[in-house]
Amino acid sequence: PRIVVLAGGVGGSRFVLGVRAALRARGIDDTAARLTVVVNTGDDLWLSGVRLQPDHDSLLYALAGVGDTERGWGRAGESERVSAELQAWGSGWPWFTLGDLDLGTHLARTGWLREGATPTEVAARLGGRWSLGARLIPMTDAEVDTRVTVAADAPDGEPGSERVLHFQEWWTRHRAALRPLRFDNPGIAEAVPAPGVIDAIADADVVLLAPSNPVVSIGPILAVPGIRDAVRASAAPVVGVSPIIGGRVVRGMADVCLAAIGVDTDAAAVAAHYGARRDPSGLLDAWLLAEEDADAAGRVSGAGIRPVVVPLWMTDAARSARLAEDALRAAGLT
Ligand code: GDP
Ligand code: FO1
Ligand code: CA
Repeated sequence: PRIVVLAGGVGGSRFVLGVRAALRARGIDDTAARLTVVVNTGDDLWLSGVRLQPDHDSLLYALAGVGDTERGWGRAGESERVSAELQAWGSGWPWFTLGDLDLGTHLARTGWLREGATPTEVAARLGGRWSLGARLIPMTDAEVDTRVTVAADAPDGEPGSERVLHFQEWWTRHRAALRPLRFDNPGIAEAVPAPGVIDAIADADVVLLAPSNPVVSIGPILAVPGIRDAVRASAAPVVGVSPIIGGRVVRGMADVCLAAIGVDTDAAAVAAHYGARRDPSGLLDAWLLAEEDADAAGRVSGAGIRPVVVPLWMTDAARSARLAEDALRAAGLT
């Protein structure tokens, strides 16, 4: 089967590793020809003159087996000598660390971009270093970095005024503690999907929504004009995996993001946010939700989405693979 996964970083990489393992367990060796990941680029940024693509790099490093599996981003065995120099120079952000090995990736990427390569071409070159067993495509080649608008009633702000931060400043520096009023991706209305994205979705036998942050990981992907419609138009079943377990977001601060768009931190509410395929702009045929949230299954089916209750914890490779296998089965791929 041909599989497309829409994914962000930490939850995305654990899930994509599971899909690759599930395909291998089915005796499929050429997983790279079967598995396409459409990657969120909303987290991307320029810092100290280099282009960072955090969600892409989390996926790249995880698939290559060189990632820091505990943090979910950056390289294993990382050192930070260059970062200390950058801080001494006052370059970049003191609260945002670029590891030495990771910087190699950013320098290679930035060099190729400056030579005229597109982000899609750069992703293919970076991925070519290892046998990833998957193809990573950015959602778009346009720069549409996520901005977070927060209320600026801090001491220096006018009451009622607003402040706009890059997503990484809000997420990493403030740990999502400043209440977000809204998220934007400037320029996204004029952006087009990266080459290959629409074709991959159209040719897929299943489209999977990874258990990624629905607002700042899956949200930007679906906001690229054409992607949501392509998913809806695909002949393939669309299966989503809940990022909520037992009414909580795990590993992250997605609850703050959900609150900002008026969605409860609840497995059925997130399914309803993606919507049922039978509805005008909905996406989902089926929704995998946790055993801990089995009581939400009735509300999922009430929304017109088929609930599938399975274990959702991706605490090791075997559990991730089993979850991915459950998602393939929910899509009717036996
Ligand atoms: P980020 O880009 O690094 O924030 O990562 P993603 O957006 O891809 O995924 C973050 C989301 O993954 C979090 O909001 C979690 O709710 C979800 N998540 C993390 N670990 C697990 C897990 O073991 N199972 C499930 N179902 N979701 C998880
Ligand atoms: N997250 C942090 O909490 N602190 C950091 O210093 C940091 C550096 C960093 C560098 C490169 C990269 O690709 C990711 C990095 N992250 C860091 C993770 C990142 O900020 C976010 O967790 C993701 O963008 C959310 O998906
Ligand atoms: Ca992300």
